[in-house]
Amino acid sequence: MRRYRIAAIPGDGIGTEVVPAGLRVLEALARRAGDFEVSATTLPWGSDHYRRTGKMMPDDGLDRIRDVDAILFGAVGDPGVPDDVTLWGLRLKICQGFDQYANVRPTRILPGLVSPLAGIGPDDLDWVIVRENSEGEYSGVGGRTHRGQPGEVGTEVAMFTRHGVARIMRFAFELARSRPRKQLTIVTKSNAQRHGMVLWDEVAAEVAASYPDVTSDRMLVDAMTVRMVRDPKSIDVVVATNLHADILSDLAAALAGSIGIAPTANLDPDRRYPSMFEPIHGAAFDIAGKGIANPLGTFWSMVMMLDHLGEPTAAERLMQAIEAVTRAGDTLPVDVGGSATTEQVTDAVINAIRGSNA
Ligand code: GGG
Repeated sequence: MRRYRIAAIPGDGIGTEVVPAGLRVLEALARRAGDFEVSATTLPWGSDHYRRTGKMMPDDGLDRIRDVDAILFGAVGDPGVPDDVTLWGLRLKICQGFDQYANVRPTRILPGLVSPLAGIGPDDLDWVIVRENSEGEYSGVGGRTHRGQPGEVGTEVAMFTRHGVARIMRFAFELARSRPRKQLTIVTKSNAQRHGMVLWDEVAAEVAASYPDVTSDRMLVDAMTVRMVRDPKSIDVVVATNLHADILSDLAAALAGSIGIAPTANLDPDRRYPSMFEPIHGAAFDIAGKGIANPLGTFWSMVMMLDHLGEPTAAERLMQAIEAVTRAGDTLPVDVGGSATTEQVTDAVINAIRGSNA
């Protein structure tokens, strides 16, 4: 029997609703498979922890989860705590502390769901956005001086390293190579940002030379938003900086039907540390506590987690169960036009897992 230790960190807002739903689904998958077990430990880290202790997670938090097989994460964000405190105190602490440098964000229009783009269906939009997840605009370099004075200054330095750019480019080219179309778009802004982004372009071109079988093109981030809306079929894999990819992947999720569906894997491809899987949506405190959060983004993230753990059958079974529920259309969450609660959607996915022949 294979055994996996999972650290579950629901975090804030609807994270506390979708992560428990995810653990129910994980348990159902393990029972259905019969040849692996999951032992999940839920850690109450987040904004309530911050209010109690002044920290989003304990000082030894990373050490406590260093040896798990994977992390299932919910969301951070709270109306009563500054956003930079919640993000840097928990999510980024884990991503950067465990050098999860590749953030992978697949986007597809699931069967039964509708894109806001006229005439665009499931066959027309199948992308993977690779977000550089360790540096760039999120390097944390900068500062504030002369606080409260008329001459107050704030700087935010986007830091790009040859090492950091080369490894994310290699990851993105390998991913593109593994897909049928073998196509990669490198997003940049090197017309305006003439130092770090020019290094980004140069290293991308060097790495591209090792992948003659992958067709690559380069696109300014502003033009990329237009292409995503006007010509979605032309896109396969996209690689972009930490900030650019964060924005592009929200747009991608909206074009595929809802941000509630979209998954993420924060990977340490070198497997020195545990990787972390989470829906791309945030805490959504406008709907928190109402029981209507869409759990499908969490479930799809768990598909990525199961693939990472080396359980492709369970991963495929879960993806098929998610698609069976969206295709049937009678138990859809509110954000994609249905009226089902988080619990009802979760029950429907579990029923599909139990009944699956996959
Ligand atoms: N589950 C993703 C999440 O909680 N995101 C919160 C957030 O503010 N993210 C900003 C970012 O990652 O750049």
